[in-house]
Amino acid sequence: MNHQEASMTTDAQFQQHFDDKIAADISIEAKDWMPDAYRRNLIRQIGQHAHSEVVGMLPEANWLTRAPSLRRKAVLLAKVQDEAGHGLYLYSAAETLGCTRQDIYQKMLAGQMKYSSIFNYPTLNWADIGVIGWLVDGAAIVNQVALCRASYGPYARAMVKICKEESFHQRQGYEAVMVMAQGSEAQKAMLQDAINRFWWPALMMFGPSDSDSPHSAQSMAWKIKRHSNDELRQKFIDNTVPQLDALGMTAPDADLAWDGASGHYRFGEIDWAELNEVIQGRGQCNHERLQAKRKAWDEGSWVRDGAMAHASKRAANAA
Ligand code: FAQ
Repeated sequence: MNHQEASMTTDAQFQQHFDDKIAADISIEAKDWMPDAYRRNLIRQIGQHAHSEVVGMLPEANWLTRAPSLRRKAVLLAKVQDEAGHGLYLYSAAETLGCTRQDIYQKMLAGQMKYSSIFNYPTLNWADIGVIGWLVDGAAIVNQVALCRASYGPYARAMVKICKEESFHQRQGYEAVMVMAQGSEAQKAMLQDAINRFWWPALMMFGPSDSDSPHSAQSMAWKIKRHSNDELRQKFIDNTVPQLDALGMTAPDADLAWDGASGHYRFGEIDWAELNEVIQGRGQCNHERLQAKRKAWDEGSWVRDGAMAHASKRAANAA
């Protein structure tokens, strides 16, 4: 057997071992052999997910100084801090795949890596904050509970911790909208307006429809994704419409109706052109969000420099 044949046999054996683990639902760990495409796909998805968490802090932080009570402010502050923590767990999970946090973060700042479309919509009133907790975190949980069983161990384990916190986020959001739904006519109108603006963008969080999703088939074969974009979107709608009814609110979708035959809610056509525009960087707040993150990066340089100087000094002392 020549050298080339030997290395091909080895690669085939590695691949077989990987395939067997995926088939048997055994986690792939950082030091395990994995196909390059699996590694690249994970860095892409986990990186995008991490960026979403940290960009997602911005629309909510916009209301920290204007929360209607000390209790609401404390809850919102805790939530925004949790999102920073989620970003850290996810950047750490991505780093186990061999990328650096700095590299993928810079790619996000340069517009070369994506973050969730939902964070490119403005938060115009206090009801938006309740609706983000209820709908946006609600959608995130539906997606992320499935990711707790992702085949890559460090990602799956990060998701378990994140889901526990997202669950608190969703509940605080629903509690906030419940209070508004039982409030004055002005509060009810404000809530309905927030639902009208966030309903469709929340459905878009699940990504393009299955027929237009280039990564889904392979990601599902690798068991990174356990359900398709459309399956998760439907699950979210089925979970959420009864909550909407309980609030006495409506969705801005004339086609939304229970379908007894399928056991699911039917819903109207999503504006895929809008999702594409937002994903391509032309949403309402894309520019503002990236500018805010670039500014924070520049203004934080003295902290990074100080931390690096401290680390170098400790290393020199230890040598
Ligand atoms: N926005 O082939 P697919 C949160 C991109 S929750 C932007 O279907 P895939 C909690 C996609 O990346 C939000 N881009 O891709 C929170 C790909 O682009 P690429 C974050 C989108 O990966 C709450 C292309 O389109 N959650 O942060 C979107 O199989 C409140 C083709 O799409 C996650 O990231 C979109 N909506 O499925 C935080 C969950 N949809 O890379 C703060 C983990 C698609 O080829 C406050 N991610 N794209 O250039 C996932 O589950 C998946 O990545 C999907 C997309 C489902 C998002």
